[in-house]
Amino acid sequence: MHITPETLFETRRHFLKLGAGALVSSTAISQLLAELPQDMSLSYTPDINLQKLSSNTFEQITNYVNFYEFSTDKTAPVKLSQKMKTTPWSVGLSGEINKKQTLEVDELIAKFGLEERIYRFRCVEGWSMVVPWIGFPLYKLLDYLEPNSKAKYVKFTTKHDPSIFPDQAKGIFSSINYPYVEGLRMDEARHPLTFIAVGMYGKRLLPQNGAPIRLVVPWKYGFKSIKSLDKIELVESEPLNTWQEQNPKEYGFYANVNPAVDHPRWTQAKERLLGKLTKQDTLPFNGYEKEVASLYAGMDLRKFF
Ligand SMILES: Nc1nc2c(c(=O)[nH]1)N[C@H]1C(S)=C(S)[C@@H](COP(=O)(O)O)O[C@H]1N2
Ligand SMILES: [Mo]
Repeated sequence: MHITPETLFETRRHFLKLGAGALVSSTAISQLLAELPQDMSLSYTPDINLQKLSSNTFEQITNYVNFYEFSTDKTAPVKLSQKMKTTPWSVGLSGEINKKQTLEVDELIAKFGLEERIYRFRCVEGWSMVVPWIGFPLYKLLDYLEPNSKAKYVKFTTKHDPSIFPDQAKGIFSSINYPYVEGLRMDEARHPLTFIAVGMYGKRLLPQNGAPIRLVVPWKYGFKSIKSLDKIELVESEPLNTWQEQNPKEYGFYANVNPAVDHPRWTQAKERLLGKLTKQDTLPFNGYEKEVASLYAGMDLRKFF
C-alpha cells in the first residue's frame, strides 16, 4: 500500500476527531497515540541524482556526528541522544511574516510533501559525506508564511531544553553558548537547494542527526546546517550565528565551502570522505558553484568568509 504523509496525517486527525465524539475521552486517545511507536518510514519522491553521487552508508552517517548539545565527541551523541523525545515537536514561525504560527513537524510534512535530495556535506573540520536527505525546500515554507518587505534574513534556533541536552544543563560551563543559532540571507534561504530535512534513507532522522527537523545548506560548511529546530524567524538584520559569536576570526556568517580560503588553523583544500583513507579535493561551493556562485557576485569571499 502506498501511504503518503498527507494520508497518514489525515488518518490521525480523523482518529482524533472520532475519538472525541465517541465513548473514549480525547485525552485517553492522545495518550494512546503518544504510546504508539511512531512510524519511522516516510513516503517521498526519489532524487534523480543527476550528479551521480554515491551516498555514504546509513551506519556511517548516523555514527559520526557533530551535536554539541549532547557532546563535543563525534560518537558520544549517538548513545546520549537515544532517549530524546522528538514527538510531539512544533516549530515556531515568527518575525517579519504575515502568517505567524506554530506548526507540528507532521503538519509541515503534510503541507509541503517530501522529496529526496542526495547532497554532498562538508564539515569545516575537513571531513565530508554524501547524504540522501528527505524533506522539502525551505522556499516552500517561506512562501507560505508570506514574508513582508522587512524580511531580509532568516534566523534559525535549536531547541533549548537542558532536560534533553546535557551540555545545555552545564550553564556557563557548557562548551558553547546556547541555544545554537544560525542564519541565512533571504536569497540564500530561498535558493532551491536550501532544504529542511526530516529524514534520510527513507526514515525519519535519528536524534543524533538533528531529529526531528533540521536545516541543510549543501554549499556551506556543515555548521550552518542547524539541528533540531525550535524556531524560524524572519528578521531585518544579519543574525549573529553561534560559531561566529564563539570565534569571529575563524568562523563567519557566510561559511561557503571554499578550498581557496584556509581556516586559520588548517587547509580547506582537501577533505576526507567518511569511509575513505585518502583525501579528495574540496570543490568550490562544495560542488554547487554553477547553482549558487551568482548569489555572491561582486563580494570578496575572503572578507565575507
Ligand atoms: N544544534 C546544532 N546544530 C548543529 C551542530 C551542533 O553542534 N548543534 N553541529 C553542526 C556541525 S559542525 C555539523 S558538521 C553538522 C553535522 O551534522 P551531522 O552530525 O548530521 O553529520 O551539524 C551542524 N548543526
Ligand atoms: Mo562541522
